[in-house]
Amino acid sequence: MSTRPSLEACIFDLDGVLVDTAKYHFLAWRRLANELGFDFDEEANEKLKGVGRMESLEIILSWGGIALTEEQKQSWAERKNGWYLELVEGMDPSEILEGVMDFLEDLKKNGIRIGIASSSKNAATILEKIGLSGHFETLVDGNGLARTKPDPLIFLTCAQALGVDPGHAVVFEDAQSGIDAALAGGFWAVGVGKPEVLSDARLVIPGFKGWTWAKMESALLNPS
Ligand code: B16
Ligand code: MG
Repeated sequence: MSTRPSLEACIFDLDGVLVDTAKYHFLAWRRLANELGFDFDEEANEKLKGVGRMESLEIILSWGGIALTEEQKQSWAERKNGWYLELVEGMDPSEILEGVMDFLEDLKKNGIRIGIASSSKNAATILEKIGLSGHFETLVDGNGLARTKPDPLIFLTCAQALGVDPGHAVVFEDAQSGIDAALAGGFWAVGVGKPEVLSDARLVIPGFKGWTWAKMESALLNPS
């Protein structure tokens, strides 16, 4: 009997993995910081990826050394979301990252279950804009979730909805907080981005171009 683990599902982060909304989140948060009188760069922005809206705001305020009341925080978070929604307003299917559609099709052909786990409360809106609503068996987003990444809850909820154990599911993430969450939940973790900013993932890929499920499964199960 083979002891080879079987991989049955793929769970995708949205922002920065299927579509490059990470750049729009950065622009909107940077505008907020600038309006509060300070600035931050893309390197610092890595710490915000995958992190929920209010947690992100807390991190940014700490960088600026700014204390706000709860009411003021809510108001700034709403302003940031308004700017973000303006930035994503014109998005269409052409913004789906290269190789994503072919990879998703290949997963379906191979009977692999697919879900989305995004910290964003705007995930359904983005999926609609890029024409991917209905492509996934389940969507778990930041609405109504008690804890976001790096807590594993979001991935565990998604895996449960798919009916798959974490040890048989692969998580694709562009954020260190997401890799940490996946590993804490017992998932296989694939980083999408640069190896120098993503630690501990089983594999880091620059994007999905050229990847088939057979190639991915082999790279995960037989690392060189
Ligand atoms: P929202 P993901 C995350 O989405 C983003 O990476 C992160 O930058 C953002 O702060 C978070 O969603 C919340 O987004 O303000 O739209 O609810 O990467 O988990 O798909
Ligand atoms: Mg992301």
